[in-house]
Order: sequence, then C-alpha cells, then structure tokens
Amino acid sequence: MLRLMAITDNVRDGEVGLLRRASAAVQGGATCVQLRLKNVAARDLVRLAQELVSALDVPVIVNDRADVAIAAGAAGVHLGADDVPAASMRRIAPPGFIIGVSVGNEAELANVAPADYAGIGPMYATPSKDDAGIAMGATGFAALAKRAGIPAIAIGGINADNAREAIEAGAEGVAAISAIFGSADPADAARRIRSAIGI
Ligand code: TZP
Ligand code: MG
Repeated sequence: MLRLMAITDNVRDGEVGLLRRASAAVQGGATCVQLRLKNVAARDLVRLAQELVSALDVPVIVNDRADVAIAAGAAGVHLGADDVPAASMRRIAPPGFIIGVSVGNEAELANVAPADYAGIGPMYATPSKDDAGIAMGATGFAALAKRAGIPAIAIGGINADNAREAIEAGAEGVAAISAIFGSADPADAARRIRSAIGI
C-alpha cells in the first residue's frame, strides 16, 4: 500500500475531473491515494472522500482531517506537524485505522512512534508546497528514515527520474503530487514511477 502514494493537487477540472485523474493514477499503479485539498469545506471533503473510497480499490488517506476520513469510511489520515498529534489520534482511532505523519526535520521524529508510516521530505525541491523548506536530498532522507523506526515514504519533487534514488536511500515507497496529477496522463505518469522503483 505504501509503494506509490498519489496525492491530489486541486479541483481545477471539477470533482469529476479529480476522480477521473485519481482513478487513472490507480490504473497506472498508484497503491494508495491521499486526498489533500487545503481549502475545501469539510462537508464537501467528506463527499469527495466517499466517492474516492467507492471508486478506487486502493486505500484512501485523507490529509489533515481524521473526522472527515472516519466519516467517509476512508482507510486513514495523514497528519502534519500542526495537526492533531499522532499519539492522541491513535487513542481515538478505529481499529486498523492508518495514521501517517509528516517528518521534515529531526524534531518532528518525536511524533512518529504511534504512526503507521512517515512521509519524509522534501527530498527534492517541490513546486507543490510553499512552506516545504529546503530539500534534504538522499542523504538527509536516509538519516531521518533510519531514525523513524516505521516505514518511510519519500516526498517532495519525486518523479520517475529520481524515485529509484529514494528507494535506495531506504524508502518503503514514494509519494507524488505534481509528477502524477500535473501530468496530462496520470496513468502513464504513475506507471513510469512504479517501473522506476521496480516494486
Ligand atoms: N510535503 C512535503 S513536500 C510536499 C508535501 C505535501 C509536496 C509534494 O509535492 P510534489 O509535487 O510531489 O513535489
Ligand atoms: Mg496537515
């Protein structure tokens, strides 16, 4: 499930467009989809998440909002440094609920213990997150991944040309926004990343 996480970008082509692009990503080999829409009302997010859950046969993870994830029957939530702490979330999460956390530096490793995976990055420069910070590269990624103690996913500027480097640096899988959803052909984009990582 952690091999290739396709993270949504926005709803520029409407909800139908977003669903179509997410389905294409899965067809191409995405093993998980994260619904990440920062400026969409919870009510609309629940509906979108429900649609993704029923359309896709891979786990759907909701960014930021565990309430939305649980209400929509999604597989889990992805929590950043400003969200509900993973330990607090674990105490109230349903059995089997997946909790992912973001790790951008050593201090944020403190949040990982009760989580199922850590998204570590930005590994490379990213066009998709203004406050992502400076790219840590393969060496920085490898150091944090080793200390995380849970499966690590590389995020930030990941594409078919560099995804293999992330796996070699200790990543269990990779996550991408622009390389998949910025592509005119998300299925082909996902296929090329899967083939690059060889898993
Ligand atoms: N967290 C760290 S970098 C990033 C997030 C959400 C953005 C990843 O987007 P892209 O387009 O795959 O670089
Ligand atoms: Mg967040």
